[in-house]
Amino acid sequence: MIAFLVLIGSVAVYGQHHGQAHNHSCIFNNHHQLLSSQVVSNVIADIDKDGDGIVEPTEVQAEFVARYDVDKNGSITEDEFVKQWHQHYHDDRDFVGYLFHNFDVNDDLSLTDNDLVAWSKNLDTDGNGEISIAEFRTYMTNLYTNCVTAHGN
Ligand SMILES: [Ca+2]
Ligand SMILES: [Ca+2]
Ligand SMILES: [Ca+2]
Ligand SMILES: [Ca+2]
Repeated sequence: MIAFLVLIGSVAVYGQHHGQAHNHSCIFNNHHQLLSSQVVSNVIADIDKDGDGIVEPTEVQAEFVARYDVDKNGSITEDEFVKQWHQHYHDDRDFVGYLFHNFDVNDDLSLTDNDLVAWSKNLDTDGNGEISIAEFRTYMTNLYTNCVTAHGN
């Protein structure tokens, strides 16, 4: 019950457009002064390990599960995600919190395979069953520069 109330509380705070939800900001800020396009390129290089120009769900899974699920329990919490992403890409933690909520498609405050399935469908904008680097870059660039709200719609 207490956990449930805490969950409702945090969702309510995040939902306030002008509230003091100080741990989420869609304003890009990088502690190493990288441009958003440089960070997006770094993310792509990390995910498309075989360099074939296609972002496969298995590649996303390998990258995210290996690096972000620190306690290896099969889901990635906001704490795990923010800490790892910040260390690796040097984006401001508040901005990473905003990324996390966009990646958390079903809003249960953890990243799992369920999110990955929904997320893959959203990104495949030409519907050919694959996520190209161009599709992935468009999605990430939107997140990084256009301040899109949770889930990009
Ligand atoms: Ca690939
Ligand atoms: Ca975990
Ligand atoms: Ca989720
Ligand atoms: Ca596609």
